[in-house]
Amino acid sequence: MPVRTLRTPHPRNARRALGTVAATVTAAALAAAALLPAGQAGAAGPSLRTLAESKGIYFGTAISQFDLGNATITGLASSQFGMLTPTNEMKWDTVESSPGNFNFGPGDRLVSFAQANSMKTRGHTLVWHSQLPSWVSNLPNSQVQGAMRNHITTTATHYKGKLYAWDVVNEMFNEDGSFRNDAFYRAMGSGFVADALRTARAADPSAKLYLNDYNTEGLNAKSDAMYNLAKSLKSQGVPLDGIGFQGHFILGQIPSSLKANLERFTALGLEVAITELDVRMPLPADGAKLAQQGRDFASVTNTCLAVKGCVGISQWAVGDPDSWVPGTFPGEGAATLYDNNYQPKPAYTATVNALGASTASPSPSTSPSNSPSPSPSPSSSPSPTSSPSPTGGATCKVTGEINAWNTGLTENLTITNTGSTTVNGWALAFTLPGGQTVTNGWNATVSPATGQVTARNLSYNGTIAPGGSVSFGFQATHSGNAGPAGQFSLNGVACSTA
Ligand code: 9MR
Repeated sequence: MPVRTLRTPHPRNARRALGTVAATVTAAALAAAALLPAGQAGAAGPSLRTLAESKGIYFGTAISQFDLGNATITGLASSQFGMLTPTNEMKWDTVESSPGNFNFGPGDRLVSFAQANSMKTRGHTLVWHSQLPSWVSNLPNSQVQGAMRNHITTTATHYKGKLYAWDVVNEMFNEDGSFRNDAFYRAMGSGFVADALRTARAADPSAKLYLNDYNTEGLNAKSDAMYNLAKSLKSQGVPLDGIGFQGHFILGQIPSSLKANLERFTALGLEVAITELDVRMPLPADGAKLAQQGRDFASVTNTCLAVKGCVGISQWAVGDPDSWVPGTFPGEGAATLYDNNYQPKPAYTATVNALGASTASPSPSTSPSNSPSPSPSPSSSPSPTSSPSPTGGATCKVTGEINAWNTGLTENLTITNTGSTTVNGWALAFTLPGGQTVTNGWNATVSPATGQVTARNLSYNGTIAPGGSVSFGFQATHSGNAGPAGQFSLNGVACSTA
């Protein structure tokens, strides 16, 4: 009956493997995974939020009031993410669209959702040149400070005690490091920043107060300006607790100076966070781009874990369909951890692995805690990254054998570590041809059952020495296409198949 038999697995291995799989991932569980609604399939292992929290950081997301009506988005948001940033609902144009008329309904709904799901909330944002009603930008200079103070006081008082942090001022710099010539700067000069921070602290003493900007992630003129401002504010005793780095990245362009840059801010006694992470790529996405995106997400995650005082990472959206990127950068997108069907992408696998999901011996407490202390120690000595994942270059080769019959197949895959570093814990992401559904596996957990699949090591085979190999396999049904799996990436790094 088999149409192709290249090699038969050693029977002893097969028996041991099947016994282990029965305890780890049953056919019933795999079938159930296949029936989960889109978006739930990625929740099979420990969630992003759980893994992040075990490392002492948070992993968050941004959702809007409209997303609350989408069960897939809310399901993923509450299960995978531990921090919620309202996408638009706490911005000035929503909260105070006309002078003195405050509308907190949309923001309140998001805070309630976060509280109901034990998520923290980042307030975003009190003072920003954009989504600013024209009544503010048209005020005479002499009235801007009063309007700003009233807006901050009323809004921060409303949410008093409910927020982890406020982005008090957002995007105040031009790319060359000069102040943006917005209504606040025109009326008050650069002193508006200190004034806004003091006003926010008076209204809500428990929220961490942040300045937040984009293109400040690496060492450059704009981040120099943020650094100089932060240093000056701290030396004056202005209440400033943290700096947000938005992290709207381009594929393959995570700044190499990210860690050094974050560390110069933590050396000021500030905490830091990646507040709006996404990694956009030219569409359509393909295996190579998605593997690169995995390396990029892993790199950012590893960097945050390695910087004491980096308290967390938030992605800007839950999945590609609710990302701002395609609407702003025509022809680009696929910027988040979840694809158009809310299935986890290689970047998801790379991120959970960076957070330690597949370490062979689960000992997350051995990593440094990035507890959100207001006084992180400004250490310049290199911190060990806690991830076992390879982070650069192709380090793996995958070969396979298929035995197929009219409605089913078994496929055995061998992963070879072609790099020079031992792999401690592995997740092999790959794509199954359409119509194939995994019914059981051996020597690995395999989930979800269709499409973009991830095989993860079991307790006894998580280590692959340089030059070493591990083998695992699975059985699947098919509807005519008994072709091999493809597009392999190991811990977020694309593998060769030659
Ligand atoms: O995602 C937000 C989008 O829905 C709004 O239309 C847009 C308006 O400026 O703001 C987006 O969020 C931005 C965030 O508030 C600040 N950093 C950049 C984000 C993406 O534009």
